[in-house]
Amino acid sequence: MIVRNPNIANLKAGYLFPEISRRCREFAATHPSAVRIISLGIGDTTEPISLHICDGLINGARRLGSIGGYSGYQDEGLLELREKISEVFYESKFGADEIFISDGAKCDIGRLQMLFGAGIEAVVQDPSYPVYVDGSVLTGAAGAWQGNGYHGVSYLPCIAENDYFPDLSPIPENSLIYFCSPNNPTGAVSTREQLLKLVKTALGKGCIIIFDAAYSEFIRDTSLPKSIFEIEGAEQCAIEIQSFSKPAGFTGVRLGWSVVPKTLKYAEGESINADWARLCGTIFNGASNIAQAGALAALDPDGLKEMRRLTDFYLGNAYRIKNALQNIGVSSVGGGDSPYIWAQFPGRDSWDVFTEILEKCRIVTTPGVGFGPSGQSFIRFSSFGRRADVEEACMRLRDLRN
Ligand code: PL4
Repeated sequence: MIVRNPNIANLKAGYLFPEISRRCREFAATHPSAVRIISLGIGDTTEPISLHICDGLINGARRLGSIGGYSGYQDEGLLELREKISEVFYESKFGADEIFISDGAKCDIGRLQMLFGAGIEAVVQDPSYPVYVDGSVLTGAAGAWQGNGYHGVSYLPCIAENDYFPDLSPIPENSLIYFCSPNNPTGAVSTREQLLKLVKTALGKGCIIIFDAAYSEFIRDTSLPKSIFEIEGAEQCAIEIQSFSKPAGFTGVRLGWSVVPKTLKYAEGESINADWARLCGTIFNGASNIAQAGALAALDPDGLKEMRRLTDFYLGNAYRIKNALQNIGVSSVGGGDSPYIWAQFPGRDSWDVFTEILEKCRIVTTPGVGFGPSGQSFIRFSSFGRRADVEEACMRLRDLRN
């Protein structure tokens, strides 16, 4: 008989988001009520894809139905889309062969973990998107659970006392640093100075940064960087992953990209870009042609306006949730340049607060500790929701005072 992969056995529990869904189903089954449960938990988009971008998808599908418009495998992505991404997001400083179209940021994280393999030490912001750590456990880069974290992972606390930007001094040499800004879950957006410190640290210690910019389109403060490649030196030490999921409503359509500069090298001088092309060419057959047609529409002037309107809408939800929390005396950060609000319940256990909000308000949230040890006593509120649901949820939050 085949034996179980020991890396899978090292995972301490189920993946956070299915676990939340499971607890909600269990709650609904044991607490029948006419009052509907509202989800401000998983960060999944709710608004329909806007007209122009939707037309892009439809036209992409229609083209596949004609001899002249038909296309098959597009392993590394449509050339036109890769060039457009470079132009719109990176002032055309990257060649098309430095941009890889993917089926989303999460999938790219998994493939990058395969690229760097088991022999690398992982560094994460604590709290952070659980895929960075769980995926590292799956590839063997991280080991067994040790009570307050996984063996081989360096957790960098991002807490109120450091304004949610970590002390970088514990970063080990030659490690892989996962860094997300705007951050999921804290909503903190790193400043130019902070990212410069991060890049300098990575260069000084021989590290590679995997910069997750999935929420960059929510940044409204123009002084804040949207890409790690706005920072000098990043082309020698960073990979950026990005996504159409949130700004275009593509969580189900699936489309993202990675930027792997040709200037990025391993210790012996070999090209990381060449290895990434080799790995993606081997285990990934490219993103959907239809999704790519939608993305091209999203990046023309009308599409960019639609993405702005959509992100404005969710930021409007965030504003309402933040106010509602403030009105009941709960302090929170985030929400201004990010779709997540990070609310503090001092001295409380995150899962207990999650249960209390579910029981008293019939609202699903995400317990902060699910994102890492420093998330204890926090709750993440997602602003992805229908406006009427968010307004109803804001009213119901008053019941937390009782
Ligand atoms: C639930 C920092 C959400 N089933 O859609 P993708 O793959 O392009 O992007 C996923 C992603 C990448 N990077 C960050 C993210 O926060 C996300 C999406 N996170 C959340 O609620 O935290 C959706 C989670 C989904 C999942 O497991 O990713």
